Amino acid sequence: MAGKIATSMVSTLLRGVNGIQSTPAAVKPRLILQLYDIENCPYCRLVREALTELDLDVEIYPCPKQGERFRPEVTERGGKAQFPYLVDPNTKVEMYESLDIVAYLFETYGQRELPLKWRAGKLQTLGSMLASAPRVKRGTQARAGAQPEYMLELYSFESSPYARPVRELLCEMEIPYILRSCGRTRLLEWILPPLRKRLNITPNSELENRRVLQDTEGKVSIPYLYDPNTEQGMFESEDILDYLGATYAA
Ligand SMILES: N[C@@H](CCC(=O)N[C@@H](CS)C(=O)NCC(=O)O)C(=O)O
Repeated sequence: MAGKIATSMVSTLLRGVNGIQSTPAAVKPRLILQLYDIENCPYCRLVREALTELDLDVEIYPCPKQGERFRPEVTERGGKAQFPYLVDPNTKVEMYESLDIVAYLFETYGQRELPLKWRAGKLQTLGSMLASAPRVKRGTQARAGAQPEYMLELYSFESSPYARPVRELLCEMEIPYILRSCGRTRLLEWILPPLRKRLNITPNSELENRRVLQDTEGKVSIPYLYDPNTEQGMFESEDILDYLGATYAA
């Protein structure tokens, strides 16, 4: 496990401050957005970073290579197997192209000017490619697994080194899930949960998903997985990976 987190940490460091902090969108979509996604795809990462930055939830439909569950839907809807592919049931917009999707999200829901870093989008693409390198064997190829009846929910922010291995496994197993956005808005949220506990600090988060976790589970620690199929909820990436393997691996 230590090795898994070490290379995930390298990916996080390579993305600097991207995909960590949130400034919530002016308008939240009435119906949840849908993203056809490959976890370690550098282009898909950019869209997920923007979702964290705007504090938007999304349904993730994993489309790893050799995957058979959701990839055909993208070819049917858009005409080609290319990822990311966004479906917005509110506006009926469906689109390819990561940087176009980011611009669409900022315009439609952020209702604010596209930040400078996204206007230099090609640089972001390059940086995201570098961040994919340390995890090159993970979160890309399908592996056999059972499909849960109801969607799992993952509380995560894009650049969390601990949430990444969980998203990778969900992708490989083609398990669709609701990605609950949990970026940081407060300085105190940078203090890791065990130290927060020791110092008796409870950051009063601006974000609804963080408040839900605090109120229902008594703490905020990322990742947190809730599986409505078994009514189990759990923190700790290692426990979540074991749970997914034991519950859904073929
Ligand atoms: N310019 C596109 C590039 C997207 C792209 O090339 N995605 C790769 C995955 S990293 C893809 O769809 N490959 C086809 C496949 O996985 O089957 C964008 O920015 O969205």
